[in-house]
Amino acid sequence: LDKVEASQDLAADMPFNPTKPAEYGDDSVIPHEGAHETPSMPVATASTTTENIGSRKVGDGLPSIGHNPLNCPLDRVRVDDSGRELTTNQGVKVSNNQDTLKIGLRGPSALEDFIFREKITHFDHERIPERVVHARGSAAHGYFESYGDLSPLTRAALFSKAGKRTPVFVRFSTVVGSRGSADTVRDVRGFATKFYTEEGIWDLVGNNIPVFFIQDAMKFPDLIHAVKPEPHHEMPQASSAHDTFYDFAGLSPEIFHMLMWVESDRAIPRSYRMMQGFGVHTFRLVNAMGEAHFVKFHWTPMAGTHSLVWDEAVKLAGADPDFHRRDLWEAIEAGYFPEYELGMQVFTEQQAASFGVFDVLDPTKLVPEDLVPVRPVGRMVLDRNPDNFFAETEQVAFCAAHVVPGIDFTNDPLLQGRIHSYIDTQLTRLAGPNFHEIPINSPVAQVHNNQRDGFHRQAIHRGRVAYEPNSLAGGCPFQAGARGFVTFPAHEAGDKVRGKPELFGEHYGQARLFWHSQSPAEQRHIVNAYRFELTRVQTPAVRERIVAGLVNVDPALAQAVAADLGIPVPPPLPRATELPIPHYPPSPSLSLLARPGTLGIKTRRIALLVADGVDGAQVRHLYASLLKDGAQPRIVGQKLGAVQTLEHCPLEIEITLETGPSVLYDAAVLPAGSAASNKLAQDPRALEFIRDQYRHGKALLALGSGIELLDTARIPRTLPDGGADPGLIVDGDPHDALAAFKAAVARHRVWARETDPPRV
Ligand code: HDD
Repeated sequence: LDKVEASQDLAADMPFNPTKPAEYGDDSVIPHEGAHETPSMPVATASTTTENIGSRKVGDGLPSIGHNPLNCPLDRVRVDDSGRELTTNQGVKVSNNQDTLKIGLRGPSALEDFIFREKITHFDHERIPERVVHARGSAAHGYFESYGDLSPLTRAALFSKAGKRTPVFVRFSTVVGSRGSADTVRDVRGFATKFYTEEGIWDLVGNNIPVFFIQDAMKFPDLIHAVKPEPHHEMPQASSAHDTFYDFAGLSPEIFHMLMWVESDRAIPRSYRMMQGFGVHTFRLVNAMGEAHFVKFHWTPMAGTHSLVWDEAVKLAGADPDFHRRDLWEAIEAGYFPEYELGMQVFTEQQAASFGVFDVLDPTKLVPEDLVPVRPVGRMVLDRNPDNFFAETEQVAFCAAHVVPGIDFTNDPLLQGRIHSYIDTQLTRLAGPNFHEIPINSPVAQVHNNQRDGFHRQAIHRGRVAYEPNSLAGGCPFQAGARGFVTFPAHEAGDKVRGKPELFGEHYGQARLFWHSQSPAEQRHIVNAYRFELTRVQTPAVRERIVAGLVNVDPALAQAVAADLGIPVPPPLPRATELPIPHYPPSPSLSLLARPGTLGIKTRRIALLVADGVDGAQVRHLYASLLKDGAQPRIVGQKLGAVQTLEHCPLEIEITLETGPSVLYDAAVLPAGSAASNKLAQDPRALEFIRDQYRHGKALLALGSGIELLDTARIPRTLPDGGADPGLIVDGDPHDALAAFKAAVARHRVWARETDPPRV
């Protein structure tokens, strides 16, 4: 007690606590050696991972790989703290960032402590509302490059000549989940692109599915209220598999086409780099002569269209909820820049009228590619990760109303409503009308108008004139006339009515087209997805109504889903029109298998399972070869540290079976070394790893004693139909085996392995 009192007396007289010099002494104001590393400029390699590097832009603020000079306007607001002293927001240097100001070391804090109050006040207010939909997302910078001169079709500046580059910022998202929800849930993915053109910002705010749930914006709040977590208990998170969504769906049969896409593998993409994007609505292209064409926009990924399988997606949500975010980030950091081709389906108003069986203003319908082929017009490369998630990815504000001269709207009633909704939502989310001045949202084109004031105004307008017309400022800023945005003068006439055209009432023809255009594996997955979703639905009548709708899509589909739900097939849902269900020839382009892509094994994650006694030389050879071809090999073991190899040269484990489970990898290798194989054969996690690889249709390469491990895991050597399994490589010759393995990884999955229930 004496000692305590003595130290308290001492403390009362001294500015610092003498028993903790490291925390309070001079040391605390000088960065500790080693704790303050100068961030390096990492060299991009295929094995670059988020865990072991910072963004290459941290440090000197200069992006190296993929540097895009057109994005330089953001440089003016980039902040780099390296080698700087801590300050308040007013730029006053802060001497001590650890202690509040107190009246005596054990006394109360002083109200005067402006440094503490500024810090805590800012903290208290650092959250903003998440987006009402599409809250969860990830974004990247890049550029769009036009293939040619599209001036006969559109006067939009970004398409004016071949090779012209326009900076872009793209945000991918899920729709339903909250900001912190998992990436791999079953959902539509947002694909929103902000083009910073010299004539202003064009936002192409699309999805990875070319149609939508509803036809009229009036129904949007109802759709979203139905699909979001139920309001009484806020469950389920990021999932459509609940009663309210399917209740709404069964009573809104316009949804059935979209529902087919959402139950398909499109809703569980392997990567944002491996999914298509669509503008969904029919837009207008307008040339300098004022002539217009209808257009549908398509993004096609160079990496091909690939999906997860459902069991994998579910497990991934636990193993790595950031799976898609990490995949996008790492691919860009490693220099494998995601690339998409922009395509246009261009057609005239007369052509549109001739389609007859569907209305191009109906966003639940697509224009089949055999009617109007997709014409490639340019490519987009995403070559730079954002510097700051909040400042860029969170604060970016896309808006369907942001169009530029040469691109115009149509009367699609969903699009018309969107023109209003996006600006409106930013007023709350970004707190006021000046969100266009947030750096990520500001155009590279100059802004001149008489809009003034509002919260957080950045621009400092000079002069006394803020109105138009004026003479006191020489009439400036003056109207641009034909140089500006001129709305296409579409002729409109009609009674003021609430309703929709008769053709909008035909809901099933294209749902059937989609179903008949899918491969057998994709069709199985659709049935299984309906089974999963509707099994989660608790109300039998809600389930039945969906199956009744499916009868109109295809009786065989309805039969399969009904059988899985243990119910008889109900009578078909009454139709909204007497128009016959039109027949469309199957369209191969609607299958994910239509686009294998050109990436091969690049960016594919491949696990090499090792334990003590593994053939280390073989592992090193495989690792180097996979890395050379752009894959991301990982040495996966039972615990961190080194394993002993056959040749007594230790091999470092990169990740463990526990932290890097099977679903994180596109393929796996079981190298030779009987002691290692025996050890792994005793470990249920290793066997589960191998079984999951097999169950999810992934390529497996087993060499030497690794082949026995396959047997221990009870992996069938042949396909269910007795044929050879092209993804199971157990060849004797390691060289040939590796080549066959790489080819199998590039083919993505072996769907023919699938049975229901799974064999393994
Ligand atoms: Fe929407 C966000 C795509 C219909 C209202 N929407 C949002 C985003 C995407 C889409 C990709 C996220 C943008 C980002 O990353 O920040 N939305 C679509 C597509 C639709 C669609 C492809 C149909 C074809 N949306 C739609 C309708 C309305 C909205 C009919 C309302 C009438 N959407 C919004 C919104 C959001 C939004 C409430 C939420 C956050 C935001 O805008 O910035 O305004």
